[in-house]
Amino acid sequence: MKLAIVSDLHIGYERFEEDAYKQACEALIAAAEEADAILVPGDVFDKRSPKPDVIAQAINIFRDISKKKWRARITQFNSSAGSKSYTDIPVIAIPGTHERVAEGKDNVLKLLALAGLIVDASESQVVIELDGEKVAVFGLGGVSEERVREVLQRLDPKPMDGAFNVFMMHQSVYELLPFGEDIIKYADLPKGFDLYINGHIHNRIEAMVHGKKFLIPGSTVLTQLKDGEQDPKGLILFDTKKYTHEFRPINSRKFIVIDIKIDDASPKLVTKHCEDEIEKVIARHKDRPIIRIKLQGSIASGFTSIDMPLRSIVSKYSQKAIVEIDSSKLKSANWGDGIKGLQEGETGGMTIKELGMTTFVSKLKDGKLDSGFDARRLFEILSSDQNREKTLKSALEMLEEFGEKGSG
Ligand SMILES: [Mn+2]
Repeated sequence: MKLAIVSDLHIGYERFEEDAYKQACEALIAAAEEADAILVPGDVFDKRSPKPDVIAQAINIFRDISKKKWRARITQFNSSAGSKSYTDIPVIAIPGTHERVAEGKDNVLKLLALAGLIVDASESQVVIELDGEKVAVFGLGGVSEERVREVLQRLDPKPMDGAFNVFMMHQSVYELLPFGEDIIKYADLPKGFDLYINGHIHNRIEAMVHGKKFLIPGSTVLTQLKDGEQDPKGLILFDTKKYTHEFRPINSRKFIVIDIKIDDASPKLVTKHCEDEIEKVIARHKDRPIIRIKLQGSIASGFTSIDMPLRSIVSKYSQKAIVEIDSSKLKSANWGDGIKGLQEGETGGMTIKELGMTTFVSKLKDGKLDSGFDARRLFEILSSDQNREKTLKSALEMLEEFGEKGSG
């Protein structure tokens, strides 16, 4: 039997809602065309309570693929959660972390199951049959990390004799995300299954667990913008008879991370480096890629990170790319040198107070507060020796006075 594994569709993801919908459509349609059954290990939706038009998007997609002449059919459904299946069409899903609700409540994925568009395999074993071949899928819906061991112990998932057995979950795995004691390890997964599939992690992973394949297709849409998400998006097609799998890419928005190291960075230099790199990317990718630039290095003396024209670079290319610039690793020029300079009187002949005033006045001008506003007087008030309350009172009085003049 050919199984398509499609995960983390995040339908309704606000930042890229159109991408989420288009890419979910493409992945699920390709899955329906190329496989006998579809397995979705969680996060069909991006939110536990999606808006009606987002639920409508999902219904549209799953209704369309349910119309295919499916030859494989669901012939058994054994649930420890007391749930039922409402269709024999082999489109099987589990809820992920994004759909999780309080115990005993119905999650949004359950609505698709109640409508007969998918089968919710949470805590259940679903058997698919085609030409005498049986595939049994055991589903573990996304469980919080603290509870996962206890739930696995209680359910004690067992493979079915005479079937190809798949274990499907939506969890972190310690070997991939070592962020806590609770996170399960490969060794904690139940033994005896022929294939392990997982969602939750948004980049593609292919590993071995208990001597069998462990596959994560990754999400169909970019959400986390981590470096690992630069790989192409798509689905995995798995052949149970040959025990082979292949990755089937979909058209998805490109995501490119660029590291730029600049020493002695001035606003001009930062602009040049960023723009050169952006130009190179948009020459290759015409469909508005996401470009994340990570700046590293030191800022030229006389400037601070606030002086870097990041926003104007982002907006200059907004039609051609979605640019994000991370300047947190761009450090101000050596403070020691600066202080040494001040000690040696390198302030262009100005006193420290005068230097502070000049900076203050020029910043206010940048903030368009120059017309008629006496910035020097405000600086005098703020730097006076009065106590804090008096200083604030005088400053506010001055600003109010200016406000009345301005609005009059
Ligand atoms: Mn996800």
